Amino acid sequence: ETRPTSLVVDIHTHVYPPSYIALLKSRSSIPYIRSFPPSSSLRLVILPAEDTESTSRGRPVGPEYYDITRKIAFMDTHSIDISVISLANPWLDWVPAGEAAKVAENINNEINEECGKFPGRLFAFATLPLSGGKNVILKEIERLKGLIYIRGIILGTTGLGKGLDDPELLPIFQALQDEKLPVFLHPHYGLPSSVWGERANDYGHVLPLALGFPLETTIAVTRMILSGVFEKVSGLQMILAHSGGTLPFLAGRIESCIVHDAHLMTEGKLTKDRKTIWEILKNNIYLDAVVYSEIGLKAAIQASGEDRIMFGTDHPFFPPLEGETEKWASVETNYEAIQGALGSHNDKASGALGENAVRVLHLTI
Ligand code: 5CU
Repeated sequence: ETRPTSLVVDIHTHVYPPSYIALLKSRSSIPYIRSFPPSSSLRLVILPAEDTESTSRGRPVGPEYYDITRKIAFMDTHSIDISVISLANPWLDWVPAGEAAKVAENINNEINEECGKFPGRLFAFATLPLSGGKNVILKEIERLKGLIYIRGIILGTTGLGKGLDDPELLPIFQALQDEKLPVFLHPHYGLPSSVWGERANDYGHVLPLALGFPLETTIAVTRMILSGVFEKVSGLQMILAHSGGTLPFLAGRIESCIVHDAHLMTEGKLTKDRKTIWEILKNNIYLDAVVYSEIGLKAAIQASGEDRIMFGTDHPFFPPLEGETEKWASVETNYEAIQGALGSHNDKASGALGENAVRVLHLTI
């Protein structure tokens, strides 16, 4: 039995609010929702690699994706006291520029209102109108002050279209730092489909989800580090999905490649002011515990410290395949990893299970 007795906070848990579902149903290219005759059941197709003629085309989509009472029921079943909900991928990345401001305002208001239906149990990460451009984004960040349940923002890896090492993003990172809004960084695009080879369709969603997602996150953060974001916006706080992808495991290699790079040396980028990846991991980065194994979680804990780890579930993704079971194996595996890596009924486990999130995200009303 892996049931914790301490407070449990799920910081990696998604929703598609009803208005977003309506938008997806009106579309025919990814992201979209539709049925594929002869079946009449609706499928959610979001990933670039999954929009192919096969049984891996999308996933079944039901009320667990949009009905907030289903989130609460899931929390009760899995002993989760508080959830910090976020819009799931691909957020508003695809919204036409002229509509981005209004759509973001509506979605963020809607998510804030959903939290208000269960005061104290739900908080949220907001979504930015990235396609709207810098001024629209800055205006939405400013407006978020008025939404009482918002505790940060969820961000994909494309930024304004050129990745997160784009200097145009610096004023946005600065505004997020100034407003004390941590960035929950989450993957969506994976790697180019060509890397999965000719038989990719035979393997369902395994390659893009197990490898594409974590590598996308690792690459995005490494580019931020290389471009000096964490020196220029030194208080920026990032929470990385899936325990940082492969960042904790690869940090040593990344750091070694940096200090041995002749080009960086010639460009004067290896000065004493440079923050090492280890300093960034311990000062700017939090890692969720959505890694499904004690080994991965131990690497995350060693990289960032046990006071920077936060439990998550990825609900409503990864449901049991064989119909409803009371508890989801995907959730239990993450509980077991925390217990294995940090024990139970002690301060370290309590931190990872919930207290770190309460402290960092100010989860009180
Ligand atoms: O199963 C999936 O495709 C996903 C996804 O798209 N996003 C996510 O957060 N987890 C799983």
